[in-house]
Parts: sequence; C-alpha cells; structure tokens
Amino acid sequence: METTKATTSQENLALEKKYGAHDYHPLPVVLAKGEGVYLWDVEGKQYYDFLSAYSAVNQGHCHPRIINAMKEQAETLTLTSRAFHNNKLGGYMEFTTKYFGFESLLPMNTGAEGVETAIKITRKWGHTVKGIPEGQAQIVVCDNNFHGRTTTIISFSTDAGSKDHFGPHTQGFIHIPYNDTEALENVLANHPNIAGFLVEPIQGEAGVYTPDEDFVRKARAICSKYNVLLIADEIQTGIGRTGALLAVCGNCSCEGHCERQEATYTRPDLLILGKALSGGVFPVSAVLADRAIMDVIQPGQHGSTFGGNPLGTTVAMEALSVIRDEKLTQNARELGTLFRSEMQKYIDQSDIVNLVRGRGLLNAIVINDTEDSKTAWNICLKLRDNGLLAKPTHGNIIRFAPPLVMNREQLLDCISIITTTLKEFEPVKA
Ligand code: IF1
Repeated sequence: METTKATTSQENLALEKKYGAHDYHPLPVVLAKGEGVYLWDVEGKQYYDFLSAYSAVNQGHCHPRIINAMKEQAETLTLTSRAFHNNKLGGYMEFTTKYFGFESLLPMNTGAEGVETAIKITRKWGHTVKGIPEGQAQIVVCDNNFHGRTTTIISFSTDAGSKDHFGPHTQGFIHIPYNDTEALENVLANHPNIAGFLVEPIQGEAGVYTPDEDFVRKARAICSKYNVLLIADEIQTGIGRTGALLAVCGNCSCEGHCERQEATYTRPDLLILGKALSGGVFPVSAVLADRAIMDVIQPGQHGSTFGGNPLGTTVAMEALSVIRDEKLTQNARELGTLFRSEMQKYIDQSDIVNLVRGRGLLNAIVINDTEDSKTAWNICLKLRDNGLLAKPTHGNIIRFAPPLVMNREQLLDCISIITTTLKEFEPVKA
C-alpha cells in the first residue's frame, strides 16, 4: 500500500484535510516533539505550550518519570480486560482513593466516559436508594456546561453547535444558570425527583468562568439538604490546575491532604477525574465515591475494555506522584497569581483586553470585540508566530493554561510574548 511521506507542515495539513474527518478547526501548526513546557513543530520551531492539551499535560510534556513508568509497564503487561484481575489495579485503586479522600474508584478512560459513568451511578442511586420512581430521576446541570461529546452529554449542552441535529436527545436533565445557588435551591425544593447536580467548579470551555468563592460550598449544603448528589466534574480543573489539588478545594492550600477541615473545602459525592490523571500520555479517567453510592453498581453493570488496565493505572499513579513530589499545585497557585497581576498591569492601559480571570494556571483574557470577531483567533495566530501556542475558547476569549511545571522565568518570558503580541492589535492612539 503506497502512503505519503509527509515531512513539512503543509504536507501534514494536506493529509489531514484529504483523509480526515473535519471535526476540528485547529490552529495551523504541526507539532512533532514536546518536552516540559515546550513544543516543537515539524520545521523545528520551538513554542511555549499555553494550552497543555486542555489541561491534560499539567506535568509537562513527556515527563521522564511518567514515560519511564510507561515504558517499563508497556514491556510487561498492557491490558488484561476486567475479565481477569491484574497486579496493578488494586494498588492503583488504593493509591488514588487515599490521594483524594474517597472510599472507592471506578476506572474508565476518557473524560466523557467518566461523566457518563457518574450519570449512571447517580440515576441508579436515585432510583434504588433515594426512592425516586423508576425512570424519573433528574440531574441538574448548568447553562454553558461542557462535559464531553457523547450523545447523552451533548443532550444537556446549551451550545447549539454541540447538540443540533444529534437528536433525539437524552431526557432527564434540568438547567439552571451557572453560579446561581438560589436557582439550584428553587429547583431542588420544587422537584422531588432530583438525584444529582453535575457541575464544573470553574467552567473551562465557556471561557474560564470562575464562580463566586462560595458557590460550590453553598451548592454542597443545598444538595445535602435535599438529599441530592453533588457531582464535581474536575476533568479540566482538577489535579493541581487551579492552584489547589481540586478546584472544589477553593483557596485551601493543603495540597489535597488536609482532613477537609478547611471551610472552603466542599467534598463532592462523586468526583470525576481525567486528562492530567495520566499526565497526558494515556487516556485515564475515574469516578471516585464512597461505598454507599458506588455500590449501587453491581458486577456486570458497567465498565469498559481498557478501564483499569495495567498500563494506564501505572501511568496514573506516577502522574499523581509527580504532582505531589514536585509541588505543582503550589507552583500553579504562585505562578497564577503572578500571571494575573502582570496581565492586569497591561489591561489597565489596554483598549483591546477587557479583563483577565481564572485561578491557579487556568486563566483567560476577554478581548474587547464581538463574540464572532476574528480578533482572538488572529491574536493566537500572531502568538504562534511569536513562539507561544494558545487558542480561543469562545469567540473573543483566549484561554491561557501552561503546564504546571513552568518556572517563574519562563512565565515572565511568556507574559512578555503575550503583551508584545497584544500591542500589535491595540488601536493607534490619536
Ligand atoms: C474536545 C473543550 C475543554 C472537559 C470537562 C469533560 C470533558 C472535557 C470539564 C470530556 C474535555 C476537552 C475536549 C476537547 C477539547 C477540550 C475542551 F473545548 F472541548 F471544551 F477543555 F474545554 N469535562 N474537554 O473539559 O473529556 O472525553 O475529552 O476526555 O472535545 O474538543 P474527554
């Protein structure tokens, strides 16, 4: 079979265009190598990575500890399926449940599978534990949510592009505005069949919307009051990204091992993890919960071919150890504060940037232009030319999320690239 030897960026782009589904609109750059905070394209140009594969590469590209762990396991045993046991899964379950403070873990692969798993557990808990009439369980979700792209998940999206023409949509979801605990209380007080509340502690794709400081803590109290499960989707915000081990920890500086005495900690009933759980080298996701909830799932009622495989579990344990050993949560907190304060100095005299928002190293700037303008996209093209890769989330919002291994000197260099690039788009002052 004859295939093309694509060596240049253009040749690679042409192959994707000719043979691939056109399900993305990537920034035009073709990457060939990654190490730490750096990426290189096929022509050898170096970039700072300011997206981290949407927070899957918190530990930096090709972290040596994670790669070595992967190599060793890859030469030993990669997959058994759950038809049999393997010598890695139990240890991973103990390690990860103790790491996050839960009693049990259900292993999956992609984030969307983790969300689907949490939905199934919540519905079954609603019907068999809470006593909701069979098939009547409802889950509350927020406007502008993003939880993945499976048919059920896009059924409760409020983004037309994500859901139109993919019907008939899965039923059983009630929407409230994000960051609105009054609306949450109102729904739970007036609907007896609510089993869960599924929420992103910070809405990433919507544009890094950081809610009120006490939003999740209040939501926790309201869910407890009405016997509704709080389901935290920390697939993008978790594992150190927001300067705490979990975004639901708020400003708690415990590195995730406190006894949850911190007033800001709001322990969810179900915790969904993905992305950086494997340091970006292998799809690993998980749902964590205590036994009273997790045990609604009986043998044969859920799982997947690769869920809990020896390779992914080995990688995940090393990836979590790197976060702890290299104090990446603390680094994200400190560098995030520096990033926002330096960006604010620029914004104070800028005409094209309205604001910077975020927590830890999950931040975004809002460009002073209409949602459908090309300004944010054009800024990202120029950032690429200047050696930094970032991408707009929606329209006029640019997300900035470098790997958590970035150091102060590199961050200041990136801030210089960003502000220098933004200046090229400032209107000429009269
Ligand atoms: C794409 C967005 C980010 C997520 C949260 C679940 C999932 C994601 C909070 C599903 C995944 C990824 C998916 C990827 C781009 C990226 C993304 F732009 F799509 F919305 F990060 F904001 N919950 N987010 O952020 O996890 O199944 O992808 O492993 O689909 O384009 P997944």
